[in-house]
Amino acid sequence: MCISLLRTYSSIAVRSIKSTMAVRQSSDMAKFREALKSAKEVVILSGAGISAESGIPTFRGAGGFWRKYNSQSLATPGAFKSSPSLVWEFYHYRREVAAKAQPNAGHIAIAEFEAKCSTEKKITVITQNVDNLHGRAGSKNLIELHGNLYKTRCTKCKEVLVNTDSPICEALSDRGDPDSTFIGSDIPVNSLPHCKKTTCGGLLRPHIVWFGEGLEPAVLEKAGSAMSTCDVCLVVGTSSVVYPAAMFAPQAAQRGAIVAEFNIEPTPATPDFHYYFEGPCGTTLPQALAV
Ligand code: BV8
Ligand code: ZN
Repeated sequence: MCISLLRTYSSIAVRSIKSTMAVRQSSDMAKFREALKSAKEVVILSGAGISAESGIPTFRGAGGFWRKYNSQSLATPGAFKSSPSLVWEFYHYRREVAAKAQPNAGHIAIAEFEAKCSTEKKITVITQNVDNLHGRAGSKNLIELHGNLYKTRCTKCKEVLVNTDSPICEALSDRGDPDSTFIGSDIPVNSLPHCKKTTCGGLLRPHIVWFGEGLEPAVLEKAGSAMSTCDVCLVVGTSSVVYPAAMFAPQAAQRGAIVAEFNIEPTPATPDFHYYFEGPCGTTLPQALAV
């Protein structure tokens, strides 16, 4: 791992000790709005917390479990290799939950800010979320770092397709029960979603970046470029513990960009940022982004 990356990770580790000590008061919203008004390039970097008020459980909150599994343990290539049936049930459940959810006031405030200001500012939304709610809220210049629940990728020919079928295949129709006592039987692999190309027929997987997998280079490049030139960055609803996304905002702050964090509690990255607005982002974002 290159030296600068190690330096960043170690500085984050030190920070997490600092942050448990520092209690941060909410910042001056009027002052932040002044800085936002004169910004030329704005990035909004979001995590699972922005979808919490839409009823979608966050990763590290109580909702971070499905049946007896920690979500993180299912979002890995190893889990899919050992049980594609269990992992497809997990993603089928999340597709159904997200499809029934609605974008909330936080998503909508971001989309409206972009619609109203994109003639005089470059506005980019970079999300770690895969729930498609920013897209459904109307955000246009959207970078989905970790993929999307409604995209599949063929494990054989690598074709990526949008798929909003509910259920994605017949075998999953009555599956995905999140109850921790539920003991499901495995779905035979040939009943799971497969590539429709007659020359292929490979098993499909969610087009999602799992833990231990690299982000798509083109996505990383686009996100890195927006983060390297923005003059204001809003960091919304993320625990800032998942890399490489967790490095983006601290690096922007180190470069001199103005960074404002929107969360219900401080995170290991809070001490690095200029502004911290405590509260549900469905309330704080509309205040910050009203034009
Ligand atoms: C990679 C798709 C290398 C899956 C996701 C040590 C150092 C550096 C790296 C690592 C390390 N140990 C392990 C790693 C690697 C690992 C990592 O970072 N692990 C963490 C856990 C330490 N990273 C990876 O594996 C990444 N890849 O490093 O690859 C490589 C390179 C080249 C080639 C090969 C390999 C890939 C990471 C992507 C994983 N996939 N998502 C899926 O969704 O099923 S990440 C997953 O976590 C989600 O996308 C989620 O968004 C993301 C981050 O979590 P958050 O969004 O922050 O959500 P969380 O629940 O944590 O926090 C919610 C926050 O909201 C909280 O702060 C809460 O207070 C707040 N909140 C709640 N309600 C509200 C609110 N805020 C405001 N308003 C509210 N109402
Ligand atoms: Zn294929």
